[in-house]
Amino acid sequence: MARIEDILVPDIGGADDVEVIEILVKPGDKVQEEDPIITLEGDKATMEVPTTMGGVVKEIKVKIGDLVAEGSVILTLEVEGDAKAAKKDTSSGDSTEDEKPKKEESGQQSTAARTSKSPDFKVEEAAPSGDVYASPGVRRLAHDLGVDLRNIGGTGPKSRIIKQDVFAYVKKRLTGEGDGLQVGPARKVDFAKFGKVETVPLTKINKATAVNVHRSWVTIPHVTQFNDADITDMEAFRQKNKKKAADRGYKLTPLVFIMKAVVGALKEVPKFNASLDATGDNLVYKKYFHLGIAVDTPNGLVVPVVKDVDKKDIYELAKELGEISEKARDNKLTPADMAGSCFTISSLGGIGGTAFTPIVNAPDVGILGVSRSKATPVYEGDKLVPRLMLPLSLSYDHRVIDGAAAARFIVDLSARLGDVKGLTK
Ligand code: CAO
Repeated sequence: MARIEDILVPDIGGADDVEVIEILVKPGDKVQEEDPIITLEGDKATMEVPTTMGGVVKEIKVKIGDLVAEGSVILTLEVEGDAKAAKKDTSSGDSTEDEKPKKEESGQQSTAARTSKSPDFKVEEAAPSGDVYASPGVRRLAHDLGVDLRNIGGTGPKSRIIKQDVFAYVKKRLTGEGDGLQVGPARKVDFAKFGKVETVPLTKINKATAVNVHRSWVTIPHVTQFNDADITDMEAFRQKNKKKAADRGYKLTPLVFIMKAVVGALKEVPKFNASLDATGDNLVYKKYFHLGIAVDTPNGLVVPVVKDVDKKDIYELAKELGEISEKARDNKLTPADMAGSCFTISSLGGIGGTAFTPIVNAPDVGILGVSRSKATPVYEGDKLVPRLMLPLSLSYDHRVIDGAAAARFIVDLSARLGDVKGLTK
């Protein structure tokens, strides 16, 4: 036979006027003994109050914001078994060790005995981690779901984070809603309605590039730093030595000098030669210098990697660059040819344009865009002299690189490009 029992606020250390900040059950809920039913907040702590017996919640007698003390009725519970039996069960007063197992087996104890017992509270300091206000139950839920409560705004009393806030946050993250990353589906347009069209499928390389650049674009906070490097002396050297390279069957272009200069700048500002690890908590500094080189091919953009650039001279690099770009254009690159870059160079100098903002080739943290050099009048003292200036665009991952480090890098790089002796020794 069922009976109705009051579940009372137990001994809470003599405190009265303790605020109910959360109600964890509703009428009709089935609860087990020790399940938390409300959360109270005192001056220094929040505590979950568990029910002292199992049953079905009939009526909640408190509401959020109520002030309660020991003995206040929290709720009524429909409990299996009659009161007489329950009373009889505990009428012998203090139970002996021998009796205990029997009580536990029967699952029934007297209301008086059970509701006045002070249960094991789950108590937590009011705001143990910074400004996050949440009950132990909410903290447990957040922990189980892997949610950082610092990212959630609380909608409970005094901006407390309640369970609904955690669920709403998880839902938002799962649907992408509200994080600014969600875009509506592309509009379907019948282009043929407006004129003649031809539909050509994207190549595998096009599709892979689309995935990679999109991921980098939305996950990396990009900044691009510009500068012009004076390459007048470098170009003079190149013109003088280009035949030497041509006789050996390859082309000496500005790119190999730029590669050497980039290695120097990477050594000067090592953060550019690093990557975030998968956790995002550590920066992995690389002690090798492998450069990704963006190559334009008929099938799309690929980025083969020239390894150990620091150990090769400009002629070796020119030869390797020629071979690897030919391999790229013949669609013969292997995954190993494209693995292991530390930093990437995208050179559009052979085509033209004044500047552009390249997208970081993750997990690199920096990429150098190179545009076409231009003879430019530059003041030397109070005299204007023609100098050959090379426009550089350095995009970087602002999570890793500060603006000052980027400025140092591009200034150092430009200085190295101006010192052809340093690049060719
Ligand atoms: N300024 C002026 N002239 C330049 C120059 C620059 N910055 N860079 C190259 N040139 C010249 C070269 O010297 C060469 O002229 P000469 O034969 O008279 O010496 C000519 O332009 C053609 O060079 P190139 O493009 O064949 O050779 P490269 O070494 O400069 O570049 C490669 C090789 C593979 C990087 C290039 O062919 C390529 O594919 N570039 C496109 C990269 C790309 O698509 N980037 C965009 C990716 S999205 O960020």
